[in-house]
Amino acid sequence: MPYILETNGPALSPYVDSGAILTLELGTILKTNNTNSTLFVYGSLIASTTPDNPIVFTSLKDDARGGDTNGDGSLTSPQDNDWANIKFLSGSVGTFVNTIFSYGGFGYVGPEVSATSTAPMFSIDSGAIVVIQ
Ligand SMILES: [Ca+2]
Repeated sequence: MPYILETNGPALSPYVDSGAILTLELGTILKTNNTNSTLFVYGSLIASTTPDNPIVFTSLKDDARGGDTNGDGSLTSPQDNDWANIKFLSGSVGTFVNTIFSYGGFGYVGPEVSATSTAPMFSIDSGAIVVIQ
């Protein structure tokens, strides 16, 4: 059963709080349906899994991962920029092993502009540590 990351504008985006550690279970699927959707990480986000059970960040329209979550059959199909990115703020930590990122990359420019960007689906401030394997 996929999780849906609900957002309603930059001020109401989901976040991992400072000092908190969010560890995603094997095979977790997270879907978003807003081009502005950004997951803000102030603490630690751990997504470490096996190749057979990837953790997936994708569009709510992506029926190929976790089924027809938006309940419209094949009426809509996912495409790049369906959601934005995962933003790591200074002091945050991210670890990704066998994690898949699909259909994000919308050019989100919020009140906090990142210092560097290493990939379309990541926004990484200086002082953040992100490891992707
Ligand atoms: Ca669908």
